[in-house]
Amino acid sequence: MRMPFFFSLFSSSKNDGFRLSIPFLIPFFFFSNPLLAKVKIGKEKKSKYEVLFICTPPISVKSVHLAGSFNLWNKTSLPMHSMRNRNQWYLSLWLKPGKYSYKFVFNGRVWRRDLENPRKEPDGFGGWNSVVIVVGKKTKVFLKRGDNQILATMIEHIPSFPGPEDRIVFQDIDSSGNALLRIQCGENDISKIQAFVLENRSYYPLKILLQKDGEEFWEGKIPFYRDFHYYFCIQDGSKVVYLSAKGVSKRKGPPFFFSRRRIQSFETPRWLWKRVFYQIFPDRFYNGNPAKDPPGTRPWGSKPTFHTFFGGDLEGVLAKIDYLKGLGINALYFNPIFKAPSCHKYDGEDYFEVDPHFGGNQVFQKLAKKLKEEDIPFILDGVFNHTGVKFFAFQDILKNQEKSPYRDWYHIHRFPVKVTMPPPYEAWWGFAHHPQLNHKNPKVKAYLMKVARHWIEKGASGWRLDVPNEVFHAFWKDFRKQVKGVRRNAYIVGEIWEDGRSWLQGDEFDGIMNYQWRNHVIHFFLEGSENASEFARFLTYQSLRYPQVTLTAMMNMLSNHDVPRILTVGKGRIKKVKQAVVFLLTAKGVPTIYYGDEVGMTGGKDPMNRKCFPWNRKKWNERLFRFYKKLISIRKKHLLFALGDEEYILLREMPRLLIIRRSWKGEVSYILFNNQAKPQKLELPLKNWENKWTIWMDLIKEKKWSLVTLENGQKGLFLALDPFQSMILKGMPNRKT
Ligand SMILES: [Ca+2]
Ligand SMILES: [Ca+2]
Repeated sequence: MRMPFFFSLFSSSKNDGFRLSIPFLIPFFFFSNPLLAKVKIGKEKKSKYEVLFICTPPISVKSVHLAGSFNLWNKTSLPMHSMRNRNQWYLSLWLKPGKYSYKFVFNGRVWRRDLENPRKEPDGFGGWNSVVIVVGKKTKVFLKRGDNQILATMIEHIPSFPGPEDRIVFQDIDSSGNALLRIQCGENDISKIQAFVLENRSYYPLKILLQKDGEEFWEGKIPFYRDFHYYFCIQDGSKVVYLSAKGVSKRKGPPFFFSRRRIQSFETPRWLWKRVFYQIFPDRFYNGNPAKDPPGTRPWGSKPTFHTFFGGDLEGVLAKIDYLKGLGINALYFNPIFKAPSCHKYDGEDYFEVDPHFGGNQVFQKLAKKLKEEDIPFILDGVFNHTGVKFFAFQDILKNQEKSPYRDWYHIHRFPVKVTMPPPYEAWWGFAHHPQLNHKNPKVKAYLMKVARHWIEKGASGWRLDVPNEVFHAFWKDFRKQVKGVRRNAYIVGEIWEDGRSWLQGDEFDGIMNYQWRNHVIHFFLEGSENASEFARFLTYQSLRYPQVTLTAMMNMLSNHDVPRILTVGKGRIKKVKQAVVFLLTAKGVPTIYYGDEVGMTGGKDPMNRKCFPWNRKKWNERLFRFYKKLISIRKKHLLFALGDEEYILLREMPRLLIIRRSWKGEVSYILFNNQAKPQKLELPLKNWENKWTIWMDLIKEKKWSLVTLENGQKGLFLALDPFQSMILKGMPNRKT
């Protein structure tokens, strides 16, 4: 959670240009940077930069001063300001480009380094000073490519996987099996980086993937399929240094080690690669058995409230399997189905019983069997953070109060326990009807693990975990062992709205619900508040932040039960929404379609995003439905979209045109998005070896484009895109005529 203060101060790092390289532009990037912890470089004025220092001292600290090389270590001249109601202190200084060391001084006498800033150096007294390096857009005077100088303190490579949570992943393996090695260094400082592999005595080049906040990230793909030793050779002009296990030096030191086993021990389910998920909110999808409707069920299609029942059930899903198959769906995610009083069932009453209104355990078994026959795996929604008040343990507490043997299953503040607001116990977001379980109680843990195993044994292929950030990590580590113990390739995906790295270290989740991805999809495709370059930066950044195996296991979605539907977000602008749909179904990650989006359902926040599916076909947007169907079929036909490498091609003069080149095992596809209300013509140069395809098919319109010679003599395609048109170009195998 950040305070608005930071947003206003650092929202301005956008309008950097990008540079042309022929034939493609290498994307150059700036980001608001979580990597540099709490020291932030902000605005620039008269070649000075605003630098924000933030300190979170222990509660007992009554004053904090900043002291460093910028004020000759005077411990009283720079008092920091405390933020109201928060134990955080801040101070911003205007500093010239350069390197500064500093410490915080607590209560006028205790010197402490900045624990949230990973960059440090010995202070000469056996401790550490924190270091901040001020570089920015105008500081080419300070860092320059080709000036025969290298700022060694900015160079970083952590030879482990996935490495510290606040950093990028420095060692990894891509989906083609190449080793990935990454380096971080000062922006615009270095002209060439190579990795030297000792085993085959070969050099491999690294290239720049991303620039931001004065830092630069380089990546090398090493097609060497065993463990190996390596060091880096880093060059700027005539200056050459080596980065080895001993750090940066003029001489080669002991090499780093790349262990495949360590990285490959983190596996995510491969079956996800071929799947298009469909999310079903059971009460609203289809009513297959009106005899079991809950009391007070409202007519199908009337306006929902938070508490309305519409009678949808699992028999309804059974009845509509043909519809799902016709659409091309081959995996399902169910919102909670266990017995619970509400229509959404996030207030669990019995985790071993499917809600009788949904058909009970019997219909569940029937559905599981049918889905298995149809090869449609499904995952369930696991609400393990809290229960409902009807859950047996909570009922026992209500009945027996202090004497209840279950009193330690929850966090009770005081007796008598009643379901009132505010509740006398911990509850999810303070809602009395969602009492929070005590996961430290071994009995609670054993119970939940049993639930987790049970439904996997009964046929579920995994779990979507509700608010897992409210439960501690050790619980999820054990959860993974238990679930994967029953089914090795079970899919575990967590509801994480922010950066998910700490759950994606290999021992908790396979992926997360990719909300950040969704936000940027909306910024670029629907709102236009981000241009193609900014969007590409985000995507590149995410691929550096998360282990590669998690990228193919991210739950990508445009809508779900917790956010407004995409057509509503897009204000009904169907052409823009269609672009987002193309992106969803061609991007790495598991495409997940929220029930009804495909026929043009609308709706803002809960409960309007949970309306009844309109089975009256007259209410559908047929063209949108056919569009979804086509894109789903394209997705499933080409593994390239699930696994291929991504390269972003950005044209300076066309900031609303995004071109993504995907490549995998000799296959190539160019995906183009003309995200603007005017048509666009462009020359798309191809890589030399891609000229073997003389005809390129746009898989969406099924229109052919022929290879031509471009103005610069290179081979490529001369393309014309309509306003808001998307294209998926694929080289067609040449046939003899
Ligand atoms: Ca340099
Ligand atoms: Ca029903």
